[in-house]
Amino acid sequence: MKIGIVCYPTFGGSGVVATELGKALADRGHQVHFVTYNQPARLDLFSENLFYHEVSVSNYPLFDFPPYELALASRLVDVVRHEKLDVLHVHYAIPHASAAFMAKQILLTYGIYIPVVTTLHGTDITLVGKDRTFKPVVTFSINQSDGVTAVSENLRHDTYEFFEIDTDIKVIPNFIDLTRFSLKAKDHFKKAIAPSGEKVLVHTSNFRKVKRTEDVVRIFAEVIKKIPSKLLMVGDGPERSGCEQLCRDLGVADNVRFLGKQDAIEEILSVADLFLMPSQSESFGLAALEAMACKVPVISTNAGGLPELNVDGVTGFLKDVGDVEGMGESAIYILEDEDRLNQFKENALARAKEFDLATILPLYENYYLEVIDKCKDKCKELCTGKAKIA
Ligand code: GMT
Repeated sequence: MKIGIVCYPTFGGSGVVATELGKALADRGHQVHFVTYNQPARLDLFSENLFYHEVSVSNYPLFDFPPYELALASRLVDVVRHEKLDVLHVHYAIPHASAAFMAKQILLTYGIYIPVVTTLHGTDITLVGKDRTFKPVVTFSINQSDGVTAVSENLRHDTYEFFEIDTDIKVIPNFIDLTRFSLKAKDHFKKAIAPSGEKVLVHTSNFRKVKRTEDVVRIFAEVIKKIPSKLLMVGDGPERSGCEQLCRDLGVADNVRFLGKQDAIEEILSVADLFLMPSQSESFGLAALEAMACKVPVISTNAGGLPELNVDGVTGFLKDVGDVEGMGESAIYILEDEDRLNQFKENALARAKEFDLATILPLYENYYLEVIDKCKDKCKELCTGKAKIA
């Protein structure tokens, strides 16, 4: 197949999923075309089947708000026509699904019907989508997609709850490439982080409010009272400086390191004993899955789709949002007994294996084929008489 992928080319979960999916599809022999404003962060490999088309928006002084969506729609028209794509897969509803709809309409005038698959990732529905400003566009563009997937049952449920959706939504969970995440811990790195054999706790995120990063620090402040430990804070974003201040206020700053954005997250996770994810909402929790793939148990909230990944009392623990004390107690319970910790580690890896790329990739491939098949007569129906340019 020839597949076009649109995503946010950043370190955000949706961009990571889209990029890893594209790379895996290319490995399977599909031709994959990324259409984004920057080369996706993890698109670092050369493959004869991978292509990248940049969307550039002119910043003419008249434009207080450069029209990215229009530039994207135009680029999509171009790429679909000239690369003869079979399907467009857009990740994140805003503005990708609406830009894809616009491109689809324009392509009809060229006698082309391009099937569009939209994947909902979470904040496009739970935060942005609920903003009334975007509601009509999000509703419309989901309903106009030829296929829609969500990364968890919970997100599927929320989408039906918040929007008037009259189309089927298929759940295809996030996945993990276990070969990349099964690294052996580097002794020198572990020594540098925890020189006296302290336990290592890790949090990774984009430090937005929804991640409740201050709760991470507060949980750690509870843990360190009982267990000699270190905290690694990976990523960057608006909440970071507040967290740094909180570390000083709580007197734990010497045991916390802010590492900023990191590419080789698997190397950091390979020395970790526990992962903290106290999010306000989380449609799936890809960062937690990455931790589990590195044999790291997870203390999380029970928000959103997290219970579909983290199994309470088996791969970690789940507590109510804001229950810092409960999360601290659970963390201590896991860390205070070496045998128990090892059992949780084994369980975390076993659970991560259920989301192996090899299992999830065919779900996307089969879904593309299903959607393409469903659309095959639409061109005859909609393009006839409209094609200006064959
Ligand atoms: O978590 C974020 O803030 C980034 C966001 C994104 O769209 O890039 O992540 C969302 O998509 C990920 C991949 O599907 C999910 O694993 C995350 O749970 C989800 N984040 C939220 O729902 C807050």
